[in-house]
Amino acid sequence: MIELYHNDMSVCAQKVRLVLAYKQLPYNSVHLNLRAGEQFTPEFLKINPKAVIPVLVDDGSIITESNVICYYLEEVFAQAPLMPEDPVKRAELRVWLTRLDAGLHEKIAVISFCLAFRQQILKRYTTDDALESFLANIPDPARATLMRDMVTNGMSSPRLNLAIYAYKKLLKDLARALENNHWIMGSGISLVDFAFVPYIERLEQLQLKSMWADYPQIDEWLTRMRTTDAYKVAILEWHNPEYIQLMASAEKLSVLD
Ligand SMILES: N[C@@H](CCC(=O)N[C@@H](CS)C(=O)NCC(=O)O)C(=O)O
Repeated sequence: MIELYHNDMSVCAQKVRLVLAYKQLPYNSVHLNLRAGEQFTPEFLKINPKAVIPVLVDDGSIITESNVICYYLEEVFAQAPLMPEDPVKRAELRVWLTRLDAGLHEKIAVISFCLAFRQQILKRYTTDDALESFLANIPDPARATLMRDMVTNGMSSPRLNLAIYAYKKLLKDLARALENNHWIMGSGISLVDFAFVPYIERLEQLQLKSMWADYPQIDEWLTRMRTTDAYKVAILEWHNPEYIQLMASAEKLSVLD
């Protein structure tokens, strides 16, 4: 039996849940409350010393990294394939997914925390000492530094503009890919669609939809995606109203103008 350590609103967990849902794979859910620091418990650190979700455990084998988990599921469970047959198309698909690891994943965290999620941390850790002891749990010093910057600087973090720039570029590339296609890789749904929908939906939840005002094909793709059973099971059913509400009141971003 598959076990998934995940979180309701985490974009990379959403990606894995979408693949599980599309392949109709049942799994035991272990939901971690990241704001309460459940990723830092000794039990979870044994499973992933990096203290991040998602983690998939298949028959005792631990698989980390959301992209790697998706490739693993694709290799082990042949039903409802999400990768093209053609090796050149497969390479193209991997390049899309690599973009998440090469910066886009960290940058969605920057946008989310600077505009909204920092409020959750500031509410929970009300003094500098309390914040520092929360940050001290994060095993990777680079991640801790990033978190400190996002939480304390918010909209004035120098990382925010860079993150927005990267997403503008992504949206342009997605718009090109979707210009004459229903799905990012062409006529059929693929792992790339499932990998990117949580990130674009996050921008929408953060009131940044105007970033693709010139690209109606992105909205059409989102609507198409939302009609899939996988979306309903893997994303909609896990929507956390507290997060959605917080993001709906996200600070307005002047760099978009
Ligand atoms: N490259 C990793 C990134 C994992 C990651 O950043 N997970 C976030 C949630 S989206 C997390 O667990 N954060 C915990 C924390 O911030 O302490 C992957 O794709 O799995």
